[in-house]
Amino acid sequence: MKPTRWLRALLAAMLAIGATVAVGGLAPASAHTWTGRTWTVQVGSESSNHLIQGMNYGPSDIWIDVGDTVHWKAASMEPHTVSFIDAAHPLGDFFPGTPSFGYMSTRTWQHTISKPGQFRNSGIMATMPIDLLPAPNYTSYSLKFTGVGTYTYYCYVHGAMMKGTVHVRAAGTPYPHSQRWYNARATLERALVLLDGRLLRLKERLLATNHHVFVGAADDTALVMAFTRPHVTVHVGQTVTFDWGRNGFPVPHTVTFGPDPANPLAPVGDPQHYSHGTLSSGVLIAPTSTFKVTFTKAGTYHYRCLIHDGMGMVGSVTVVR
Ligand SMILES: [Cu+2]
Repeated sequence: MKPTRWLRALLAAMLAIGATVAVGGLAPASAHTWTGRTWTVQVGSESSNHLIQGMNYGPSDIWIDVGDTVHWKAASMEPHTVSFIDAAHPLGDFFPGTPSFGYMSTRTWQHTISKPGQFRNSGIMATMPIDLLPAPNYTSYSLKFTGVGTYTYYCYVHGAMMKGTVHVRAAGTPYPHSQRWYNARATLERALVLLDGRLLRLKERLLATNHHVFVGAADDTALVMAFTRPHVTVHVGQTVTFDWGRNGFPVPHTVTFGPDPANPLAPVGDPQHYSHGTLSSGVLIAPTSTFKVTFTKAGTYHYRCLIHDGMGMVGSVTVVR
């Protein structure tokens, strides 16, 4: 009799667990038919010192059901957008003053999207406002997906390199992954991007000298917001070449000595004879750009990138006799 009672107790326990699992499994599904679920995706990624910036959505792919909402959260100082583009609003130059900058930096008013190909745009997303961008700055963006389909989106700032996909399936389709799984995935993707950025910087370090400083570095996943080598020593009369050449695509930076120039975009001062005051390259974006500065007086000269100094993009040149 004893084993039977034990068996019965076990059976009861198993049924109780089974019922809990069934209820647990059904509860989110039925709740979801009424209200829809909200999923979170990170926009961008960065190292804790902001020096390495990632061009990725975390995670890049997410599977949801019709009626669900995706909530994008800014996760970096570097600006990004969440942009479901159409033929009238293509990827292009993201630069203040260009015709495309208007639609790229403006948030669309709709809160839902019903099929792939509809234009929706978050506007500029970053954890902090960006002084040089004449547009509002957002820290989050939400869209409810009301139709089945594969929705691809891009970042207007970084173009086709930065892509995400929302896979929307019929209401009630079981979810393949939990939010916790997506968070773990985003953490892994961030780690890979940061590793890539660190390797970029390491390679740059091997090429830099006291007379040749690199202005940032970039490939198709990571941006290095730093001068390499940031602190150099030269003799009076010698020249330091600041080189944008390690950026695989156009990234805007400046090399700026002395007080802030009135117009950060324009070059100021004479780089062939520098000893004091404001000297600035202006915003240079082409990967082939260089800025050569000849120092005529001993001293220590601090410089910065006017766009990315907040991310730690600063350096100095010590000039000795
Ligand atoms: Cu910069």
